[in-house]
Amino acid sequence: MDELRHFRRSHYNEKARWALDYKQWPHRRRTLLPGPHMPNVRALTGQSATPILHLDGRWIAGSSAIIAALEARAPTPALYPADPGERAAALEIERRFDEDWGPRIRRAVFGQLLPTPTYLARIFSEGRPALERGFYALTAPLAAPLIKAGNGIRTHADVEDGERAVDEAFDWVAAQTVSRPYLVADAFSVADLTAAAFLALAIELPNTPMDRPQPMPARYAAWLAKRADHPASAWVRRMYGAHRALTHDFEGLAPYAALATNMVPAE
Ligand SMILES: N[C@@H](CCC(=O)N[C@@H](CS)C(=O)NCC(=O)O)C(=O)O
Repeated sequence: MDELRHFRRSHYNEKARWALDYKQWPHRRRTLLPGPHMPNVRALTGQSATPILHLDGRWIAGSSAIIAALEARAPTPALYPADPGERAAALEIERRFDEDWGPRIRRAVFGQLLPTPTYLARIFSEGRPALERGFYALTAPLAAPLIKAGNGIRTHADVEDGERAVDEAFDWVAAQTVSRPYLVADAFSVADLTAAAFLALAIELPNTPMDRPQPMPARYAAWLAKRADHPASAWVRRMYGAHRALTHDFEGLAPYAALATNMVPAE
């Protein structure tokens, strides 16, 4: 059976999860803990980044490659626009988020979470057995240098650049969606999915797979609240409401049979 191995509350992983859920592709899902994931993911794919998807007997690494492979096997509902020009535009937006805003926004998030390592551990380990959660929380403070190195945080200037990236991405999405519901043409596409999954890192999204463990540290809650009234936040909530049928993530078999099918298009 096909299988996704992923981290909880990570934008690239959310992107792959959303595509699988959108297409209701039958699969098994297994959550990995950042750090201990490395030998496993490396052995399967030769690199350590998640998400990775086992599809048709081989492992695929990377959210964009995963979406491309899914799109080839399950063309409907489509995430790639049919028109070649619109498809190129959607893929360019995906690339911009993947390669530029994605890594930078993540530095801003770690800038918020590294001062509260126990909560940071909880973000990734929620749902795991208590003993594992406890051990993970104990080791989290020691992991700070590795997290910084792995995410390109050398000095505080890198976190500040991340904050600028959050503002850039929010303002860009808001400008693009002033008078239309979607980023490309008039339908939901990989561009909207990617942008919404990435902006989800910087706002509260209750009843979605990007919801956070409660209570949150005051500092992090205040940071998430800062952009709550930004027009792009309203757009992200609309995309989740209209196109993300699952309100919680799952471990094990995909629960698609239980999904309501009456999703409404965004206005
Ligand atoms: N370009 C990749 C980036 C994936 C990525 O950066 N994943 C992070 C989590 S957000 C990760 O697994 N980092 C741990 C590692 O690289 O070992 C994609 O689109 O999936």
